[in-house]
Amino acid sequence: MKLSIVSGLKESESNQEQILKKFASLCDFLKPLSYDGIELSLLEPEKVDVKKINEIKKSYEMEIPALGTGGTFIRFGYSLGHHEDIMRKKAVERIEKYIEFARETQSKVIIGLIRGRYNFESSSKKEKLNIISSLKECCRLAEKNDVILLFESINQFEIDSYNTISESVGLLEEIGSDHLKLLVDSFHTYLEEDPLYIWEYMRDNINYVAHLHLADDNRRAPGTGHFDFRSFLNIFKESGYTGFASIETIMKPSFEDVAKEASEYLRTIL
Ligand code: LER
Ligand code: MN
Repeated sequence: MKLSIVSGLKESESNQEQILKKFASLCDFLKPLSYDGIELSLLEPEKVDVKKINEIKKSYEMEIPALGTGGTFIRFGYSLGHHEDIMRKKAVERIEKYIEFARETQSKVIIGLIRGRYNFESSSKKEKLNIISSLKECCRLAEKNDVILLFESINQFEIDSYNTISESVGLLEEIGSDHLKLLVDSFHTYLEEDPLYIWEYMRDNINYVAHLHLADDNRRAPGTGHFDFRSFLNIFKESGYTGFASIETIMKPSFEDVAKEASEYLRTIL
């Protein structure tokens, strides 16, 4: 299993030179800590010189396993489940930009917080229907560009639907695209799943899983809380999963500390 960590590039507020410098310094710092990749959480991927990013990535033998898209909802308010057509259209247009970037960097594109949250003008049922129709459009774009989309189950305190892995698997079956896979996040698993059944359920549905997020139950570096990473990661290891596990935590006391601590702890398990 390969290890990565989430970071942004501040592309919305930086010039090209600063963006590339930031990416190179991330590679420079993470490579000696035995990271295999950096998951990029971007807001405007079209502002990043993807050719130059690829050159830096190649020179460090690093990968960009996935692109985070949640900023689209948090900063712009566009979402796949929005009750207004125009806002859903904008969200799909943004996903297209991520897909184009991902096609060049051999990354996958995350469908997480970009699903949005519904307000009083909508309902859970309407939101789900909107998510399904937007997601079908995203899948068409993903298939055209041969990029994998990663659907992430997210806990109920952050998002209103598809909070559990089984709900998400149901959606994947309904959509039926071989370009739509599952992202399992240990933190959301801890909050949402029944520990009596989840390990076996995950083992049975392992073929859907194409990416992992790792955070402990306190959402800090793995090893600092009580989540059973050994059982969790062993399911994937024993099933021959060779994809990425990506550290996605509160970066406290600092990104550097989390990166060091997480890598040290996880290398004893991975
Ligand atoms: C949000 O809680 C999360 O886990 C992110 O990966 C969503 O994109
Ligand atoms: Mn996550």
